[in-house]
Amino acid sequence: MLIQVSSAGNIWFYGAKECAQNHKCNFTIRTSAENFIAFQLYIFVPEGVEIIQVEKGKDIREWAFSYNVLEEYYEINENVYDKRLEIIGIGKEKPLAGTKEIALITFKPRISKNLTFIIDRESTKFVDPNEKEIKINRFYNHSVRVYRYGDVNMDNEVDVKDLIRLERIILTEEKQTITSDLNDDGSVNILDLVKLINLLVE
Ligand SMILES: [Ca+2]
Ligand SMILES: [Ca+2]
Repeated sequence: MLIQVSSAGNIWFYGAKECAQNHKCNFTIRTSAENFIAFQLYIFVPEGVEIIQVEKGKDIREWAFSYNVLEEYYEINENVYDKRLEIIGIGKEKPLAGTKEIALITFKPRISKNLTFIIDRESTKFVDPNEKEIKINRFYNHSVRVYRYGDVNMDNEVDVKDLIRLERIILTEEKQTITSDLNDDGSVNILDLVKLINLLVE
């Protein structure tokens, strides 16, 4: 008898592509694996990233769920990874299929550069109700461009131009940039301006 290997689905990140240094940013992990009832997922976390929180994705609210930040060192494509994020989910009822959101990850970058998160395809496993592994066809990486703290106009320098831009954002209707909220309290106002002035006179 021919044993069919179930093979289907992709796994990818969705969310923040740009982020300000010292801001909380997040993305979700989505999968289109067919007929899965459990998973273990590993993500290589680039150096300079602090994992703040990992929550259940909205499609697995009833599942058992846990995560761990493993301190491990890897060099991948000339980038340094100093952590691996382990996420485990186990379903209680029917298996899932179609595009599902399985985890919400909140992180804070401490350095300004292009950061790439990579799914560890060797350790990541999806399992069907018969305890068979589901083969994932594709794993997509995710890069986030991180801008410097205080770099309001996002030109990679922190200088008087940022002060002028931030004043305009606060005093006129000029559109906020992702780096405008220096103290990361959700609004752009005089407190952010004071932070920027202090940063510039340092
Ligand atoms: Ca700037
Ligand atoms: Ca603020």
